[in-house]
Amino acid sequence: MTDIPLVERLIGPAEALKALVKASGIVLTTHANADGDGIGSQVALATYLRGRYRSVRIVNPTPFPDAYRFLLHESWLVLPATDEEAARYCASATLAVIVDAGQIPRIGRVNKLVRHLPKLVIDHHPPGPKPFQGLVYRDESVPATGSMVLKMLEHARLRGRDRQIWPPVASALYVALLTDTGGFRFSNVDAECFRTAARLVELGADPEALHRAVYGRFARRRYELLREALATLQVHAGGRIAWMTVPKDAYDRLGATLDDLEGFVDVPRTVDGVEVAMLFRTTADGKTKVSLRAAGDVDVNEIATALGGGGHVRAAGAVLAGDRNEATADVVARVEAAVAAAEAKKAAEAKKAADEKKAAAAREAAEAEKYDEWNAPTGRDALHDDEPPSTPPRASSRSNVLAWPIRPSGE
Ligand SMILES: [Mn+2]
Repeated sequence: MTDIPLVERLIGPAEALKALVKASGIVLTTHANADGDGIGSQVALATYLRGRYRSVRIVNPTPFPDAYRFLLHESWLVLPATDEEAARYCASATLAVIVDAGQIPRIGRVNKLVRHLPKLVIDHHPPGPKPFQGLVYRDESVPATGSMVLKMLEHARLRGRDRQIWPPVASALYVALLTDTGGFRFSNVDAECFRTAARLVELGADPEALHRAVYGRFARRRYELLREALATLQVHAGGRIAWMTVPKDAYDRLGATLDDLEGFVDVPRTVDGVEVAMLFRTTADGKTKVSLRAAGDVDVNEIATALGGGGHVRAAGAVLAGDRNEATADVVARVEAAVAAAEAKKAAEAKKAADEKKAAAAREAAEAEKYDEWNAPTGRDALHDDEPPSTPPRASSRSNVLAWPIRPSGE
């Protein structure tokens, strides 16, 4: 794999697929606390590569989420990063493929396992300060990395004997798209997203079954935890900011997992009028994790990046050290400032637009006045040039009527 550069080289789906099939041992990884997009994308790639008789394993920085195990038909494809076997496999592999992440810190402990390997990054996040070097297939316009994986595999022209490969691949990619769009609800959903979904359905994904598998099998403890989290709901800044906290004692007492928090941030996010929503929780190592969601004009990626995290314009997150209450107050203050700044920007834009409109109206009035001396009865349409006509336009009979109304006699 000497053709994989040590600097970032941007490539498209066809070249990404080529790099993949040329490798003889492939390590697939994604960001810590993998979501449906990371898992769906890597399961799809693993299934495809397995079908092509390639050696492939999934090695993630955090355990493979139970919620997405239904996508995985061969569980031996996953090696826990803490296992000796993962280290052995990575040592003899020839390519590391990072999906749904573009920043080195995002893959945590897997870094030291794949440091020596050439990299292929498949990601839809904006480039950040600590990017991987190597081949980078990046497309920020798509809602999910899964959309990009489909574009790659469409170049493989799977057909005929690949009939067994497609349904599990399509299902995994459908889950990637489903989860990264919040069930086809977020602002990243566009016509192209539905075309991708339609294609995946044609290839064997079952929307009803996959939706039920992802959103219809919550543990009872999730609702018990939600009940306690709901008690912490706060709405501030004139209703433009809302947040909720996952109580650590309840989380521990109920034996909750991160999967149980799926959709919690939707509670503050869906309060009428809220522009920025936050969900706070305590991490395993006692830090504070904040998830940020924007519904208005605020760029939450900017806020998260300033806090050492990152994400997208409308969905981002960060982990904060220090006291929980101080961390919460700090984030809330930053969000309040950002909401106020967005508000001020909007007001300034509105004022500018109003001023421009006023100036245009004044110009128009001045123009009209200028032509008034010609007593142009057909109006400004006849006088669209700056240069006044050499003779006044002839009055139409209609304007004569208006100029000399015929009054009823005797008045
Ligand atoms: Mn994603």
